[in-house]
Amino acid sequence: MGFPKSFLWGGATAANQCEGGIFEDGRGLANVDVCPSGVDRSAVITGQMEMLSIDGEHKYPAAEAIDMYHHFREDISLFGEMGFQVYRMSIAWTRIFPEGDEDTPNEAGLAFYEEVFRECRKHGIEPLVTISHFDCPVGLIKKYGGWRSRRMIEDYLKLCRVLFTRYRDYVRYWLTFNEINMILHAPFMGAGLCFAPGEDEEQIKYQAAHHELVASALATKMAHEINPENKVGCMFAAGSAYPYSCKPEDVWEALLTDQENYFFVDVQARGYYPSYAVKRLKKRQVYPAMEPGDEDILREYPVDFISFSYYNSRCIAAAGSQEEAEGNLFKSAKNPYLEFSQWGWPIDPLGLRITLNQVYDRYQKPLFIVENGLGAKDEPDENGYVEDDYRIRYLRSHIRAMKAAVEEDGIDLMGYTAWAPIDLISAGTGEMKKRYGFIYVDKNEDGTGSLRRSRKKSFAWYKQVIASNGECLE
Ligand code: BGP
Repeated sequence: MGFPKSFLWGGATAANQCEGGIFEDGRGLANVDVCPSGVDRSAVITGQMEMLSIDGEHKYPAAEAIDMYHHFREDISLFGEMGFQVYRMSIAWTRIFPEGDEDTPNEAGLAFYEEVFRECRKHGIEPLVTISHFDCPVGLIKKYGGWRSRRMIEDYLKLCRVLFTRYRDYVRYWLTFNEINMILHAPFMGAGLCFAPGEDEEQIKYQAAHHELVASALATKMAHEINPENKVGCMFAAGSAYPYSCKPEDVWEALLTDQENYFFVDVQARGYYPSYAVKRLKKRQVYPAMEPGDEDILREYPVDFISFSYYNSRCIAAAGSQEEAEGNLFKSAKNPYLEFSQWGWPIDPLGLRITLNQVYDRYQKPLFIVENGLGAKDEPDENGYVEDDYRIRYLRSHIRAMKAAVEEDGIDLMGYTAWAPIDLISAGTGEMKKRYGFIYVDKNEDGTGSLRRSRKKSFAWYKQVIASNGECLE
């Protein structure tokens, strides 16, 4: 009983939220670099306000982030100390192709990630690499409008070929796109989309999504060709939609919300557009233009496994009159049975078990939880130690739910990477004070701080969770 011996424990980060060093060693500018913190962030990440360069008025948290670009040895060694077996991280596309479409890659960028992977190896950590975690070169946005253009498939595959070839000896596990369904909610951050007034945003989003889906299938094909041992996964922002009540209209709306998110995985895992999507997208006149052969590509190269982030469940009411709750970039009705985080996100461990069951029932492929955690304000003592019992409580309850899903429901689960093992920049708000880590980073909201790393209480706790393969959760 318990977790299988092969279960992989670890943590997850994204390049733009931790690396910094955005102008170093030939790196080019990416969409995520030009997402400011503060009041304009929401308009920029949703593509309503065009921002394609760094101006003097805004603050851009990705510019330095937690400077992992210069601290990665120390950070990975701390992950090793916690006993990580896997580290999920992402590649900054513009370190490899600064504009996105050069003929040859930037050797300094390639060498950087090679060092990162070597460091992982040194500590017995298996890298799990997200090829694009909210990452799109500004060069390609200026030239082609990001993923609205089919041309992106070619540039993305060029990146993939370089990564699969260069890191053949270092990386086995790949994810094609982080939270692919986020394209519907944060289309600039998700896919480099900016909208002109009067444009049909739905149409552009589904066209861009189609390009990503084809790119994902072709990347899966390529990964297997370059190394048959490669395992490729899709990744989506999960969290089951609960009907606000048993009123059939609420149940129906909740089902529609789930379908909107499952649409992407339906294509990536089953290999074709589900009938509900074909009908509804055509009716709304947003069905994407396809090229001959696209359907074959989708059918022939489905993913090997399905990964997802889980922070909270959602609660859906037909009338839309209920009080709203925040959540991982989605808003939904406020669930009266749940507690909420300091950022207003529902806390629902059983929801993780429900989500695991629903996803597994639907696809019958191995699953991987690649993000789960609690964003909270921490108060360190003078040594940088934080008594983060609230974080331990959150993680413990979610790991228990995951354990029940494995032990009692028979879910085939490959592993769990907590978001995030080290404090970093929030994707949704750009804040530093929304902390997820087991490792505290001395950096303040105004950008000051020594960047010193220190262990929180949760550090020792998670170490013991891993050492006992999830048996010792107290
Ligand atoms: C997901 C992203 C992550 C991460 C996480 C937490 O959407 O994949 O990049 O940031 O959510 O969200 P936030 O940073 O907004 O608290």
